[in-house]
Amino acid sequence: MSSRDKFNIMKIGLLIIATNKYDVFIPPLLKSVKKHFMKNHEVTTFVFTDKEMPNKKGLVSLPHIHEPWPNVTLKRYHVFDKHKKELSEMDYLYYCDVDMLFVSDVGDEILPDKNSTAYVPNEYKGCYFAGGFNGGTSKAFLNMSREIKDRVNKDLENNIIAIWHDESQLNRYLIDNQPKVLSPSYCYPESWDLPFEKKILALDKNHKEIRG
Ligand code: UD2
Repeated sequence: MSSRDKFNIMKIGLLIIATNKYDVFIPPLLKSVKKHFMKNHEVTTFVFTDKEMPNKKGLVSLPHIHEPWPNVTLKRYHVFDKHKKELSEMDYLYYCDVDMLFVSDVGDEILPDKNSTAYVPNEYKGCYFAGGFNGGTSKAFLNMSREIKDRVNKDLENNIIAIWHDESQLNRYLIDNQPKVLSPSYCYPESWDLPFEKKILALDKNHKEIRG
């Protein structure tokens, strides 16, 4: 038994896409990840980017060509599906928008519960999930990536893009595949005032200017 197994240390992959002007968000996000994300586990951050990245432990930079809005976000699951071999070496995969910040510890409480085969999920109550932060076991995440990739491609063949891009696709997928639901603490809009603890902030930005 290795010491990793002994202490139940998991390999966690954090997936980030940052192309064009969004590279400005990388350094503060990485700093906050180091300080707050899954501190008891082995975290590897995969950055899909069109920029040069420094060589650092726990950081994997993967070259990624920028596509104009909305394709850069709409086709995020295509990217993860393309890299499934490397990503499936992780125990868990989480995706995070690059314009976000971890401001409090985020740990084991977000990992999927190990439910028995008799587990019955709650009735669907019409929850809407933000696209900014989500994940689970690498197997489930990569299955979802493949499925959403196929659905996006089918839509595109018919000249259709769902209203909120990847986020609409994610929500459709989660209706059929009930997830563990995280509170708004994990995707907390920076300037909002919600009755939840701030754990991961979705930063305010000028969409028009930064997507330009
Ligand atoms: C929301 C969701 C986002 C996605 C999107 C779909 C939250 C906090 N965010 O974000 O996850 O579902 O709606 O429309 O719930 N990007 C680049 N380069 C670019 C443009 C975008 O790398 O030039 C990447 C980057 O990782 C960014 C992500 O795409 O964080 C989503 O883009 P956004 O943050 O501009 O989208 P937003 O705020 O509408």
